[in-house]
Amino acid sequence: MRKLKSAISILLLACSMPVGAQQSYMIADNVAVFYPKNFDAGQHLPSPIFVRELVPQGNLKAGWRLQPAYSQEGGHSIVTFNVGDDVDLYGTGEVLGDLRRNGDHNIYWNRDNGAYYHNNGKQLYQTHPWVLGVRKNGSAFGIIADNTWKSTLQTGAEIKFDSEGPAFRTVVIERNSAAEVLQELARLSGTYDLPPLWALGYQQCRFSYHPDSKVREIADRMRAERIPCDVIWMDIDYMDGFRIFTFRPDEFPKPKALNDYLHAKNFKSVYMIDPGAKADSSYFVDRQGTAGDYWVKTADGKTFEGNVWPGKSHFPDFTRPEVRSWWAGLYKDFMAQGVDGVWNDMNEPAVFGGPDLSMPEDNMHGGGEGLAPGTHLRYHNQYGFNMVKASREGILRANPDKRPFLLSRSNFLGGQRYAATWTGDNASSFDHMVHSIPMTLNMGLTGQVMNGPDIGGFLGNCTSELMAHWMSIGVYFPFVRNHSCSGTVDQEPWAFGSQVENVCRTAINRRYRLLPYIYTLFREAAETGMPVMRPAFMADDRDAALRAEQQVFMLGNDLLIIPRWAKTAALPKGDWDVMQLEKADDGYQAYVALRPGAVVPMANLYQNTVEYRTDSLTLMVNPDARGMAEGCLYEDAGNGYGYRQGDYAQYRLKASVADGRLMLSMEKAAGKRAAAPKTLRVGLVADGKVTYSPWTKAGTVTMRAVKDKHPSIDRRQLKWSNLDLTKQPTTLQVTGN
Ligand code: NBV
Repeated sequence: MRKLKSAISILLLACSMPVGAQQSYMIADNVAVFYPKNFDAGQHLPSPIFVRELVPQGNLKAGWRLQPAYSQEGGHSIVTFNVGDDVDLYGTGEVLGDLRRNGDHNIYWNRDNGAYYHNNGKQLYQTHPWVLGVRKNGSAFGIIADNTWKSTLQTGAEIKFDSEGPAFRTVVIERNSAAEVLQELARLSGTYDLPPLWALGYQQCRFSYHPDSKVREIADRMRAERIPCDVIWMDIDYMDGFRIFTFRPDEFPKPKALNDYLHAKNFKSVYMIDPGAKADSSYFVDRQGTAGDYWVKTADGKTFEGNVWPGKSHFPDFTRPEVRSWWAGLYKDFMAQGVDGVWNDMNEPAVFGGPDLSMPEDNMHGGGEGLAPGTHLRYHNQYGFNMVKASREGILRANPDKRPFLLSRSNFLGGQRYAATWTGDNASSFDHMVHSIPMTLNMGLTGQVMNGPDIGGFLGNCTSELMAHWMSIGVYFPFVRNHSCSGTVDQEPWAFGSQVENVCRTAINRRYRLLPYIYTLFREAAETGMPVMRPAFMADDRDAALRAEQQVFMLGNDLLIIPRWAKTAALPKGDWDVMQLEKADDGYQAYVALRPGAVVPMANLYQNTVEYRTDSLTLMVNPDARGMAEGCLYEDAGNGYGYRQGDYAQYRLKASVADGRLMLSMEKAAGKRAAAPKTLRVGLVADGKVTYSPWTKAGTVTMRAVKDKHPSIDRRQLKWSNLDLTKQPTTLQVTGN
């Protein structure tokens, strides 16, 4: 028996081999990279994550805190970091779960996962091998596993990345705060470029609006009902037999005319393009792809065929530069139909009936530009990433003077450089509405700032109550799109009767009025990587009570969004004051509180971003204890790249209270764009009320200040809705997949 035991322990030792880090360097101030002894660059580089290859700047700093332990176990490559118990963990990419990611896990194998049913939502559409840790004193670290191979992540006192591929390098960032770590992540892996202004408006989608008369009807109704809206989306049913880059002749015979119609009413159009091309020798995409030998191959070198919407299909091998270039070229004629934006779906890639709803792990990809040929096991998680890299290039080639808008279901860490994202096929349930907050927050804490859920939920039937609540918070997310699955009830704002329609209109109006502030946040995100939607703890890094708060969230640095159902929410300390934006309290609108010391610019109400102007602004002010407040406003043409040559204006907004008077000034701080004359008024926020100054044409506004400001948000004065989230029935029925 004893012999057997020692034999087992020898065997275990042989299976679990500590490997150790062979080399470690500093690559920036307080950023280190660690290479395992058996690192094989050909199996990992060039990395999709980093903007440029990492360059050693010197030896690892003496006393460096977080060091990886490398080992090999049963053919897996493992890295662990001992981060201890008193750290709050965030990020980790797209996963269903709480904001605090301690004690959780991710399965990094991108997957079509309707209603997040499979693996309890721990395996979704994207892979972001990244952990953000925040210590009790507010100092923070970030860990990147530079690995695309199939893997898992476990988070706890020990952080463990376990990969089915060869040993990989890791990068550790040490900083004084979570915000600083995110900014360093952005320096290394890039930011989400400034989108066209229209992409920040309200967007209406459905699987699918067809025929084209239905699209017109939806657009017309938006205008008739005076619900501000910028985009109507075309899901797969516009295609001819689901052939990508085609329009079905019976229902969309004149796509250019349809898009012209939408444009004339100040809408933009976004159309879906999936990766799978119908295997059909009479179809130009398939013919070209086959002639160029552009498809993913099976292990024995044949063209891989998988079933998706069009039936048997071929899949472009996006690891190959020549395939990306060909794919990019396909967008030229397509965009020439007046298409404004593109939606890449099913790019995990999803394959009906395939292993884990995808293609076999031993399928082969060709690589190129330094990327070695390799199996799908290596390139699967990068499939969507390489697809959007090619798509973005194509959209840009077609319209070089416009900012591309591209939405992708699948992606990889670093993919924020190419596409925005949404959280895939959620369900029309209160649970998924509530979880959309921590999901979107963690995506922002992973560098994916342009992100949001399908408002109202995709699978199952939305209810009036759910729509009213969801829209009332959804308008404060970075990406605001209402979307639902075929076969479910209608989900447009008017679909649930006039009461819900009014709730939706009020919420969307608020979004449009906040656009000057939101656009300024997107500019900040593009420059620094700071998320647009932020967790409440970022209001105060040292307040332990906020670390797990996932109902209340921040929009930028200055607004706190408090859903009506957030009964047990932790609120940041200080004189955050609720702005009463609309007179009527419909019982659904989120409370929007302004940070003490903040000035937030708001526009007048417009129905879309074509009409939108910032020549008259309301500046919401909440003076701090010293009577001071500050804010920022960024403006440019709203599209195009003139801003890169300085065609923008950035203003500093400053308020101060003295001798019972509030004085506010607006000064140009940067940019070559001439400071346009503006009509201004101040909205002084105090006691949950807003007192407005008269409109004035000057760059300086003065008004009588309210003296007795309420000390802080009084929770007793907030009226919570009586929604019992635990008891809400869900009409959703999902079967396992
Ligand atoms: O293209 C149809 C749908 C789309 O509406 C949805 O947003 C995607 O996530 N798509 C998935 C295909 C499968 C839907 C069941």
